[in-house]
Amino acid sequence: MRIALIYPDYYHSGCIEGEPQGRVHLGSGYLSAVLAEAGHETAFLHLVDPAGREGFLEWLCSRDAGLVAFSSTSLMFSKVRQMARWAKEETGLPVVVGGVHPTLDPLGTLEEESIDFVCVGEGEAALVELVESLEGRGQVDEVASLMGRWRGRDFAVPVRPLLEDLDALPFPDRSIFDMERMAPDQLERISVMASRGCPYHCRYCSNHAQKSVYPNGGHYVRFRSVDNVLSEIEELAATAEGIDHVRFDDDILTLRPKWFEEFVREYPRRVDLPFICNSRVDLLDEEKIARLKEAGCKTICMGIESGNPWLRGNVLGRRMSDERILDAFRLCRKYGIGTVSLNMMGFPQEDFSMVLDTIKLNGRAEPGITQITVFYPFPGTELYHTCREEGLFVTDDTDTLFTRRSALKLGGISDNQMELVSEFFTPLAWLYNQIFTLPSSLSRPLERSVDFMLSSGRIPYAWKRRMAERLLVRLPWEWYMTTKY
Ligand code: B12
Ligand code: SF4
Repeated sequence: MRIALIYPDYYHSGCIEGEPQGRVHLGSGYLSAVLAEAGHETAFLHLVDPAGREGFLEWLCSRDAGLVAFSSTSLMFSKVRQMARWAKEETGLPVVVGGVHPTLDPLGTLEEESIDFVCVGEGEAALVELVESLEGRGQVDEVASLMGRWRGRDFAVPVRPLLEDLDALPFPDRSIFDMERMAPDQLERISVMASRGCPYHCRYCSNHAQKSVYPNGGHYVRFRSVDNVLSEIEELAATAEGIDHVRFDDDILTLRPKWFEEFVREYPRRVDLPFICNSRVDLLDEEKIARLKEAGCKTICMGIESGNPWLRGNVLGRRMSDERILDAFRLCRKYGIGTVSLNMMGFPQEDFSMVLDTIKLNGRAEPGITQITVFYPFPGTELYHTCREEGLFVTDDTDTLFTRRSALKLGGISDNQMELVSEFFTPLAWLYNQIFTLPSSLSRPLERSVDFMLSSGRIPYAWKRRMAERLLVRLPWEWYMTTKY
């Protein structure tokens, strides 16, 4: 059977101007690879722009597919729902949705009547079994990890255990990606995942919720063997052109000491490309950073998330001190590794002084690149339940993340403040950084003046914006953006 696999990969409802922004999605690559192994074909629709009804159906109807399969994160779901309706109305084909969103909210996903099935959790084996059952080689309503409606009856089959040996999977099928629709950085990198899962329990992150759906959730964190990972990279490096680095998409590459030791020893022996990875500040010490550098690491992305220790520990569930954060960034600088800091604002119980703490901690940490997004509570996470219980949602519109408006009723931060900080986060961090280098007799009053200008409700917003536009953007803060990631 041919499976129409659809992946919406754009950031908001409106078109993005300029260069295409597609990115390699390894989840789709893995699904396509196991389908091919089982003798099926995949027609892949990688949507890098919003789809119109006509164009979408033209694509679908010309593919002669027997199953329409969508992949969806929470932010994508409103788009998936719309396309599922179009597909059902026009073709009547069975529709399945998998990915993080249906995993965490299967019943909410199935409220959309044009969706016949959801796959809860990892989908390689479930999708192949679903296809075989639709071909008459099994019972659809007995496929483990599947929920939905079949022949007029609702069904829910318990989630199958996690695959413990990731080496048993084929390498992701990258032939499905059209490189002409990719963001420029994608053409220069090999994206790869050496592991699945993360053992931490940050209350805004989907990991703790994803782990809880499996009967063997104790095995949620799994690593491929170093040899298996490096073989994939070697194979890709030998064939692809124009590649100048490897990007590990793992939540935390540096998690397991024994695996890490073998990796940093073997990587430079077998791969002649620098790499970028994600880590946590409390999993990096000087020795590890030195070993990463020797192995070819050029950039590490780390979450600061909030610069307020109370909020970070109690609301976000990230118990790490400011000192630990500063140390990790300092050590990366010492060893010449670029850094990216990931931040959010707009959490329940956060007020504007805490947002200022985040800007200031970034100023002290001096990351090569800073990123900030407005917090959106994803279904299934602890913070989502807190927000629901406390009646904080003012909209279910997920695009708020990209419009820089919060989906929550926040007492302590106004929409204007959120917009200003989203737009000027990096120059503001730079400004505080410069202030902190001055003697304390000067830096204290200057810091308080900037705090006041940003926080005060007495200064009109239009005036603050003008100041930021005229002054901040003229300051030489671009040195900040020195990292490539
Ligand atoms: C790479 C990545 C990105 C890349 C995007 C690359 C791309 N083209 O998608 C970038 C950096 C751009 C990105 C951005 C963002 N990301 Co991101 N990202 C990831 C990451 C690290 C890897 C995705 C991946 O390939 N996973 C590996 C595969 C194997 O897993 P999978 O995709 O879940 O697929 C498996 C199953 O879900 C299932 N499945 C999936 N699809 C289907 C379809 C069918 C039919 C079936 C049967 C099964 C099935 O089977 C697959 C194989 O087992 C994940 C975290 C993670 N570890 O997964 C976060 C993750 C997806 N991102 C997340 C977030 C929050 C974001 C941002 C909002 C961050 C921000 N604040 O800006 C943005 C917005 C993205 C968006 N448009 O929605 C969250 C999503 C949470 C949620 N509930 O939706 C995740 C889960 C991180 C987390 N732990 O919370 N991201
Ligand atoms: S450390 Fe990162 S990936 Fe792990 S639970 Fe926390 S936010 Fe999620």
